[in-house]
Amino acid sequence: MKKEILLCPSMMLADYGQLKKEVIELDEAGADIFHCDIMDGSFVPNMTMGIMDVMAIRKYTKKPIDCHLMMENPENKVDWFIDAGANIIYIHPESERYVIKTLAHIKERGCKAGIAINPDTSIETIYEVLNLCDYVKVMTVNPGFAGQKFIEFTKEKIKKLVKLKEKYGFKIMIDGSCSPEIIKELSLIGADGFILGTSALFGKKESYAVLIDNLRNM
Ligand code: S6P
Ligand code: MG
Repeated sequence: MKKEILLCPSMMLADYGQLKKEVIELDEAGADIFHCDIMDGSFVPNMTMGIMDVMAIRKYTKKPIDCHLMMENPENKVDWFIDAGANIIYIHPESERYVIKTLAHIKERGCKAGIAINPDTSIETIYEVLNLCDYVKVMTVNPGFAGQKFIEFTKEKIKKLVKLKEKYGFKIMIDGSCSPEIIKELSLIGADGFILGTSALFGKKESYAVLIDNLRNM
């Protein structure tokens, strides 16, 4: 493959009994961005990581941390995660009334701004905010859980975004069921980064270093 891709471990799948070891191992294995899934039990039917987890990860890596906010009205809460050490904040347009205002605030705070879109959210609904986005993250599963099946029709949306990314200057990230095969296929189409969960990184026999190396050399 030999294309530069961003590989981002989904930290909700790490072993929290030894989080320090996990972070250091992933860092040394070459992870690019530490992906933190923040859920409120309302926007999505689950709760996973929180502010304390982001702070703990921040202690053991200097690499970027992203917070994927799967919550209602993130507007007033983005500062909590920026203060905890996040470098990139993703919000969902489906959960935020004033999307532009919140994205602008994230950037004013010196962070990169990302928009994450559910499988059933069209690109047309986010055209107006693309100027403000450093990252556009396509959910290829319904958000809330790891280990789900890849939703095939999201590939059409990814292809449409590839045509827009140069003009607007954003990177395309893929979140949900990113297996080695999917990573290879979508990176060839033009996706820039992938969230690594159970499909490619966690719960495998090989070490993180071997798995990440393999993904870079497919
Ligand atoms: C899902 C969440 C994701 C998952 C990740 C899991 O709501 O946003 O970041 O943690 O996609 O990956 P996998 O390979 O288990 O589907
Ligand atoms: Mg996520």
